[in-house]
Amino acid sequence: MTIREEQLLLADMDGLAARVTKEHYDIQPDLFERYGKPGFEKSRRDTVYTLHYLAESVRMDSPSLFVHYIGWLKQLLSGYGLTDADIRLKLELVLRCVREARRDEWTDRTVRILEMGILRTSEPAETPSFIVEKHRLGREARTYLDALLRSDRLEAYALIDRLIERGESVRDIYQYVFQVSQYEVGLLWQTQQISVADEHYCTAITQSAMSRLYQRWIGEERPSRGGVFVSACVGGELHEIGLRMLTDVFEMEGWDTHYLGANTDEDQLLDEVLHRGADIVALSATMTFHVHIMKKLIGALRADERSAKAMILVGGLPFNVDPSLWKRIGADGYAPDAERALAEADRLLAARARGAEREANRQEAASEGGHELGS
Ligand code: B12
Repeated sequence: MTIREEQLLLADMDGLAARVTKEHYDIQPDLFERYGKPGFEKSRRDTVYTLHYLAESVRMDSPSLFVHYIGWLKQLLSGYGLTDADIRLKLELVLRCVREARRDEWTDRTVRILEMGILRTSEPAETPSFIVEKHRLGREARTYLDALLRSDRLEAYALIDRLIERGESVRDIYQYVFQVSQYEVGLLWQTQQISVADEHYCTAITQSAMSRLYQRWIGEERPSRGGVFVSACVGGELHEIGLRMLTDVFEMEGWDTHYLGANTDEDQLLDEVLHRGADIVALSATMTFHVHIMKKLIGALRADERSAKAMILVGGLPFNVDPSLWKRIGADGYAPDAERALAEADRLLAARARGAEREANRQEAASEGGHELGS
């Protein structure tokens, strides 16, 4: 982060959150009666969380990240009996604090993004179900998720086995059954229809269902595509199933893949990129407040001339929310899912090859010119 960014009022998130929460409870003392001291503490922590989203949105100059978060928050908090007016009041208090602070380019941007977030509080927030029966494998995704929600993992495995026996590809099962049902599990958790424990159970079974499928495809003869693919979730990021699916799909397509998983630190990644001679480095972030870590990581990869030639592909929820975000963090490309990432990786390698050819021609022309001058 630059010094100017550090100067941002949001640098003292804890202090700001405590002040805003106190002012909120002073205005609405009934909140204390309704939720007591633990409620106050939870509200303060939620405010810190909101400020993290706001800060990332400001750093990345991406209002849609914050606006999307407010839509998500509305849906989450309505399950706890909090209203749009409660969220709006909290944001207005933050806005007031930001306005009181010294004005500069960052405060102007913060104000603009906060105002957009406040507008979002009065729009509808319902996310439709991710499982649509008329979509490809939609009915099967519903049956699979129902089995998970009944804690019937044997039935869930049996359903996947039946899909394989009838000729469905592992890749389609990943995308249309596992990915979709994981998104639905998230929505059910967010709207308090299932507990955290239920979400963990469903996720664990899906991970084991993916592992059960390895024996069906791993080690199969497939044409070597010659590309080396290193993939990692950036520091702090625990959502690794999407990255694992992506890596598996590249492996199925004949890439030489190296999956580093969740929460990878910068040095480990750099070592692996150099050691493997990566053509593509795939970085994943799901939590918006990890995007600046990814930006820093990309800077470090570019700064080291030994890794500078690797093409950097990024993805995950914030990139799906703001489809031009990848450009602002210095990546070479982005894709919203594993299938489309394959085409994007091909495009990047072709562009790199063309660049190398142009450079070789330029050097050749320069050396020929040099001979003429010298002769
Ligand atoms: C499982 C899960 C978890 C698990 C993850 C376990 C694991 N081993 O991965 C655990 C319990 C750890 C977890 C924790 C949290 N989670 Co969570 N989690 C989920 C859930 C339900 C499913 C994630 C998943 O498996 N998705 C399926 C995969 C296949 O999809 P995907 O990640 O999008 O990946 C695809 C594409 O995005 C793309 N892609 C992904 N990466 C890359 C990279 C490249 C290079 C490319 C090209 C493409 C690409 O390709 C992938 C395959 O097609 C999601 C719901 C959701 N909508 O995703 C919530 C969700 C992401 N979690 C959420 C939250 C809030 C949290 C916590 C903050 C909860 C808490 N209070 O602690 C923490 C944060 C942890 C952290 N620091 O990272 C929220 C985020 C909301 C928001 N606005 O940001 C979500 C959306 C749930 C919700 N609906 O509210 N979570």
